[in-house]
Amino acid sequence: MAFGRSSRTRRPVEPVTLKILVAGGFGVGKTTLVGAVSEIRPLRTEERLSEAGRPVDDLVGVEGKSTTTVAMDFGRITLREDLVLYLFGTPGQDRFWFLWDELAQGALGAVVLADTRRLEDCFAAVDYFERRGIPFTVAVNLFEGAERFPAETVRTALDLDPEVPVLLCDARDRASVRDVLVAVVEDAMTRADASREPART
Ligand SMILES: Nc1nc2c(ncn2[C@@H]2O[C@H](COP(=O)(O)OP(=O)(O)O)[C@@H](O)[C@H]2O)c(=O)[nH]1
Ligand SMILES: [Mg+2]
Repeated sequence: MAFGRSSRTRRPVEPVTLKILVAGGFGVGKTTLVGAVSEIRPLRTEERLSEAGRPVDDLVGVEGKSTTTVAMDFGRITLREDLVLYLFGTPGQDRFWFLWDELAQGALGAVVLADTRRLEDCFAAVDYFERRGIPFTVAVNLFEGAERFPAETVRTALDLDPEVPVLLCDARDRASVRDVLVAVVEDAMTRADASREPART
């Protein structure tokens, strides 16, 4: 009766692929984050900041940044053998907002990267995901020299709902970014489960 079972159970698993957006203001570390974890060479379209772009791209607090992503960052990370994430970095500049609705199609959840020196830069992303009901996790990218605030202080400043996860991270660090992505997936799954729960009377 039990014969022949092992060949069935050993079949390689077809991984589930999930789409995660990476949003946040200009220069907050989106390209860095995708590059830190991606198993494929990140596809990105960087362009030197042109003179024409200068009045639009506010460079205060963005150290040594001479390129800007004009299209998007794209990367892939295998969280488990049966779970693969595709990462899409949203363009940070307002003039590329028309791409957001396309990118948001089919996304499980999002990371909103924040820099405590320019917290207001992520308001637009927070508003966007709140309005669309896309689960998001706020990840504070810890830059040297930036004052460190507890996650709860950031939550209050951004006026986030209590269920929105807020984490501190280093966008350059693979393990740190992985932790953030695991949080995004767990949060999105928890919410999906909760919404499937039958209504009680
Ligand atoms: N010190 C420090 N620098 C970072 C960190 N994350 C990104 N950077 C730098 O900040 C600049 C902007 O990052 P980038 O990923 O291009 O930002 P993006 O516009 O959101 O894609 C780059 O020069 C990065 O090397 C970080 O966690 N710490
Ligand atoms: Mg970028």
